[in-house]
Amino acid sequence: MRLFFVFASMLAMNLGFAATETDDVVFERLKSPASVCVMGDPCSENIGKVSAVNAVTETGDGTHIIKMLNSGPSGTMVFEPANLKISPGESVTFVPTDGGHNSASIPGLIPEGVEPWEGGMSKELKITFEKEGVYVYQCTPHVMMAMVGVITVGSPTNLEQIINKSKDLQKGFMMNKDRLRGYLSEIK
Ligand SMILES: [Cu+2]
Repeated sequence: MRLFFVFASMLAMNLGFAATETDDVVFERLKSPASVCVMGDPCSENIGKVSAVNAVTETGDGTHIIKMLNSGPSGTMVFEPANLKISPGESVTFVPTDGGHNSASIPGLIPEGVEPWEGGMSKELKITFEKEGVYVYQCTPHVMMAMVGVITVGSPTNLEQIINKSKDLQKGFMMNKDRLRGYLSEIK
């Protein structure tokens, strides 16, 4: 166990986490069990590596790619891009560039009457969006770290409801507390 923590902090440094002590502690506590490996175990070899196996390129047929990342330009535990605008009828493929993440719609934070989705851990998932509006989704194991994303399909017809209904969710964030508020404030 001790070895793991030493290794995890080395990993954290390698990934360049903005290391306030509190965030570090929270990060260790919230880390997905799926990514817990002890040094010496075979799985530890995969920690921190970006998998090329699941890389998907833009297909040019109205499919958008959102990467699920441990660390990206906009922070740790992020969807990239996290704020995506598409047209009705277009698709999004969530790609597990880093393992241990998923994409799941959040109840009450998608347009009314739309089928919810929940992707498997470290699994690629393609969703086609027909109904206009704002959709907020999460990575289930990292939602407390504000690993959430927003897709706007056509006009953001339900933006005001989403802003109001997402307040409780945002109160639960222990890191990146302003992230979702920032995403929503960028939507036009
Ligand atoms: Cu995640």
